[in-house]
Amino acid sequence: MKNSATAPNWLQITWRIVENFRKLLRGWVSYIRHHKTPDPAYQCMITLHCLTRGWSNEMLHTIAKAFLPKYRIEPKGVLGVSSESEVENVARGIRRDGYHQFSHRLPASECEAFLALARRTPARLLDGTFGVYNAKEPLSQRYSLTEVSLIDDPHFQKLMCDSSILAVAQRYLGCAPVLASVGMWWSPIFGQEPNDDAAQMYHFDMERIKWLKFFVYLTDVTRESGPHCFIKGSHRAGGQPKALLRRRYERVGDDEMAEHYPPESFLEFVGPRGTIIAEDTRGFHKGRNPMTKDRCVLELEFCDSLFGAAYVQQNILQPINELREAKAAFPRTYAKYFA
Ligand SMILES: O=C(O)CCC(=O)C(=O)O
Ligand SMILES: [Fe+2]
Repeated sequence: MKNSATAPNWLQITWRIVENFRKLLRGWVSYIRHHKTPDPAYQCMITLHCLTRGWSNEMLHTIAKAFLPKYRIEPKGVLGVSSESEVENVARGIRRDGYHQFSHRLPASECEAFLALARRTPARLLDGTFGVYNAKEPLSQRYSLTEVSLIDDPHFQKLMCDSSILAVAQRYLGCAPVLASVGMWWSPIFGQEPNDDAAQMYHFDMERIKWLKFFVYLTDVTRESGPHCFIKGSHRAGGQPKALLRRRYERVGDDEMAEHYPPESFLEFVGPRGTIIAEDTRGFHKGRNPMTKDRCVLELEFCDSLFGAAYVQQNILQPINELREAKAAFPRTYAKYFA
């Protein structure tokens, strides 16, 4: 009885996997031709992740990687890693645990420069309107600076071509890193409850095939002032329970997450401003809503390919010299930023 009840189910699942792969591969061919992913193909990528518990992305990444270049990158910069073996150690840790918190920090003067930018630039509020962050009277649980308002800033540009960041990204991805997005946002103290739209509940990201995010805290972060949280090891294929993946992109509450992972897997990254974390956000993560102090963070995301979610092509008109040189040496890395 049991067999006959489960057999159609397995058949159905296998059929769905095959169908989704077929549509995705067709979309991939279209992406290669037109540099634009058809949305149904992107949706198939998400569906496949949930059906195969992450194995689909592993497979797609292995195929893609075989055709992608790798650059010679001398690691030197803000992460404080200066040799290939140090870079490999970091990448190995991320492969195993999903993250690395660097002991090197962004200098205070740099944090100040980013904070000044975050304080003066109009940001998008959760209701879609724009406003400048106001510490005294915040109007939203999140103030997200737009990418276009960041990429002409020389400090941002310096990070975008920091060769220690590029080297770690390349080592983790196993191919030339493609800069997929840059961002910066405020999470002010705003009520008691976490906000789903402000990424304050557990979720996984799924915009690309494989990627790595770098978070830099620009304010001091304690347990009460909005730490970024991560479930250790949940980035690995097979590392996320079926019961949660069945819900696709839906956010997951803390209590429910606790039913699936042991307490020691729940990590909260705290540290003074300048703290840098690299993380594979395919694993479950969130930003805890701050209670005692507003948090400001910046982020750079690198991926293997821009196949996936729709993105806006940018065009940096006045790159600093380092970025100009990096673009010449690593053209694939900056494809999204120079039209
Ligand atoms: O604010 C945070 O720490 C979470 C951000 C997040 O979910 C993301 O950048 O993917
Ligand atoms: Fe996220």
